[in-house]
Amino acid sequence: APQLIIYDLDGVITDTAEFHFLAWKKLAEELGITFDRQFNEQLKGISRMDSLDRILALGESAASLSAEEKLELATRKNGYYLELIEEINPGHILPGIEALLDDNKQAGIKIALGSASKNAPHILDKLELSDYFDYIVDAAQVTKGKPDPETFTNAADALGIAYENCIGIEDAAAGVDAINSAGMFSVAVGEQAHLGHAHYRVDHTQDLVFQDIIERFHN
Ligand code: B16
Ligand code: MG
Repeated sequence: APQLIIYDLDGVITDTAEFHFLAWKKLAEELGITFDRQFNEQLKGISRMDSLDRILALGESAASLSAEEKLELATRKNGYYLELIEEINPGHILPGIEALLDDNKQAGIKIALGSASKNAPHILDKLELSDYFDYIVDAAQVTKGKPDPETFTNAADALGIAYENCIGIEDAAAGVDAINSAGMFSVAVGEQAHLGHAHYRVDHTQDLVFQDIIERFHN
């Protein structure tokens, strides 16, 4: 049996992608850069500064910006994002996730959060889920974001658990890459077209059933 399950936040526990999109869009408009929802797919699971770089690359001003100017832009986006997520409450937990966390806890298997978001602890508090978690990866401490395995290995290391005894749950292709290269068992939620490289995949969060995941582990 696994000893640790590491959950992604955005797209697995709650859907903050729309709020990230609206906040980036507002910033991009101020810079005269246009981008759409389809481009936003590429930003899922990608860190704040890496997301900014990808957006700036759509415009012409990217090369001329200093590190300070980029930090100011990223901070401005986060301000817009924080305003938008004010309204998040337990009603925003994705279907099936609270039952999954309950079953996970009852089975005595440790629970960690492996999110690229520096706002993750704040969002878990708003969802009233913080008590489930034995460890929350601090995105500020992670030097290489997904698809690098660091986000996931960081959680296992902190709890002293071998990677082969861990499961990671993700909605983003970069996240599944990170779990696989950590040597963990990857569970994905979403489309086969993006997530075919996961060890086990379901279409929707309500299909993330604890017993099914345990049965597939290393099979
Ligand atoms: P923040 P996850 C990721 O969350 C989001 O998918 C991604 O769009 C965002 O840029 C990143 O967190 C950083 O978020 O600006 O709040 O630090 O999927 O890794 O839970
Ligand atoms: Mg995600």
